[in-house]
Amino acid sequence: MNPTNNQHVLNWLNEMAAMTKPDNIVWIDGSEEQVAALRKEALASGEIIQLNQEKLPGCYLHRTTWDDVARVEGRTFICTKTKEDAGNINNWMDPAECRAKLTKLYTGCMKGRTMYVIPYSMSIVGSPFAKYGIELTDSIYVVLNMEIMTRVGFNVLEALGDSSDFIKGLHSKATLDAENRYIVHFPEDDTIWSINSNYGGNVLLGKKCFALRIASYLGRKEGWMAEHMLILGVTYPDGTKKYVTAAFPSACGKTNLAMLIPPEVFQKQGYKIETVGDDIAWLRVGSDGRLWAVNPENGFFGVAPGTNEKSNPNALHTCMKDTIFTNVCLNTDTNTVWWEGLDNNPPVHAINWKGQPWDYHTYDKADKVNTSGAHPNSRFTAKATNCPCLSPAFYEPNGVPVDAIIFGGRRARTAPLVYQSTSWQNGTFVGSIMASETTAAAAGAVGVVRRDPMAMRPFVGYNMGDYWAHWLEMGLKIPHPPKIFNVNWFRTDDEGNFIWPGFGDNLRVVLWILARCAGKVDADITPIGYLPKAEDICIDGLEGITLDTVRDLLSVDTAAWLEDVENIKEFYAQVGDHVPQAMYDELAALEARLKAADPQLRMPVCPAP
Ligand code: OXD
Ligand code: MN
Repeated sequence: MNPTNNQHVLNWLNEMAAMTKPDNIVWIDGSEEQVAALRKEALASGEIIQLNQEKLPGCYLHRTTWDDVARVEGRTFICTKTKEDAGNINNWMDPAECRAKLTKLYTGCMKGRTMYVIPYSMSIVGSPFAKYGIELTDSIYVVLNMEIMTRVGFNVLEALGDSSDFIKGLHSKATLDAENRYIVHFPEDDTIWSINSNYGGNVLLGKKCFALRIASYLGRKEGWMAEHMLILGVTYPDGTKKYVTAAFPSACGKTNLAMLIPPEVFQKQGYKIETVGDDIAWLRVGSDGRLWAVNPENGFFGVAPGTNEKSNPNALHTCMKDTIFTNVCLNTDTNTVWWEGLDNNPPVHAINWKGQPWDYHTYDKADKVNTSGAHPNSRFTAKATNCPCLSPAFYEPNGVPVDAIIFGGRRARTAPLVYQSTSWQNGTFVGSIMASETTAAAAGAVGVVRRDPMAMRPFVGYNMGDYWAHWLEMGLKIPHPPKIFNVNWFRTDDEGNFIWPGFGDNLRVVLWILARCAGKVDADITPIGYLPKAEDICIDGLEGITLDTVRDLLSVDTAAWLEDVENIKEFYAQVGDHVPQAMYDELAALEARLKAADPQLRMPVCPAP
């Protein structure tokens, strides 16, 4: 019997079942008994492997096929009626054409299989932020992951009632054919179709597909924002709590910042860090005129390699129970997991992410994918509730008020350790020019710059220029907007070594940011925005970093910035004619200020905020 009478749900389900032709249809009720039964089935079929239940209680390992290990941006489409609405940065397909093409692939693809119907909520069910979705899938792995990453259960159907306001997600592993892999979004029709993949980012439809691509589209329509941001809480020694959100491109340490451990000097004073979210923030204007944020997810889908006791002990402890590991290395002596960067003791007897016997001596840094024990993009899917530093505010239906928005990227030279924008509009510009660069092997050499505005390049569900316009419009709707900053933990010296220690010490920068928000600290005005006075970044207890090092980290090389301006012009041209005029005005003003500045010095030429 169906657990709902909602005709919108049932009609759609019938239509999808008629196309995919599953043998059975099973509703997922969110109960532990049902999850346990599905786990048993997945164990029996080899879809998951049970790990050492004493050392890793409730933990399992899954391996995807070797060519299905990451999000596939090239095969991800935004299917709006017009190409212009999807913009130049997204792949676009005509919706009717796309449906016809994929219908052929979906037809009969679930024959001999079960279709699972997963009702889920992004954010707390019934809360002002909540949005509901139903994912249909033929993968138990997806069901088990969705159970961790979202709020699954029949209470979602109750909250939905008779409404048609839910996101319709269809996923099938089909044949896992990479040539026919598609992740497509129909934002005008609240629909997501994913086929021929079983890798998390492509198939856990609540995450990138719904909570970012579809939600960003809905946010524009409804006056809120869906952003690729962590949410971090700082508790001061006097008990005051402040919250910041931060957007960084992949591989810039978002989960690490979200879960940072304060340096000892700060711990002793009583500072505490709490995690509200590590990947996605939904933001709305509160009745107090401030911007409020929730993490719509219920778990973490974190990158395993590089996670260790130093880089992120909280993440490590989070995934020591109730976790699904994907594509990590299996230690066959202990039946536990291992990955590059966990410790210096690779297992002597091991099975690599491809499921083959692995000898760690064969590891070659130049060919990580083929020689590593764990795939470089191997993951843990872990419950937020198991995170030792999870904020009580994670459970707040109204979210947390945001004091600061932080953008950042990986820049060897150009961006200083931190700077503050001069207004919401200028901050939107700072977000629009966000970039990361790869460093070439040669010492100090600077690699390729990839523009990743607001870290949303792969995740905006409509035209990037319109997305910036939405940011500008939101600025007009927030009476007390957060201040906007940019950070760069990745400056290098002439030998290519990182200068700033990063990790827990990033709190020193966050505290300057919050001091700025509270109006407690002065700053220097420069062509790019407000920079800290070096002595205002606390370096107590920090070995190897002097006031001069901080000065160096804060220096602005105007020639390098002028080069960047040219690169930004090219990028804006690529985004096309939806780029708001205000962004061009900001760019022209930046260029003029840089040209007027003494190349060596910071010049007080920024407009007053
Ligand atoms: C992620 C990503 O998996 O940003 O979070 O790629
Ligand atoms: Mn992400």
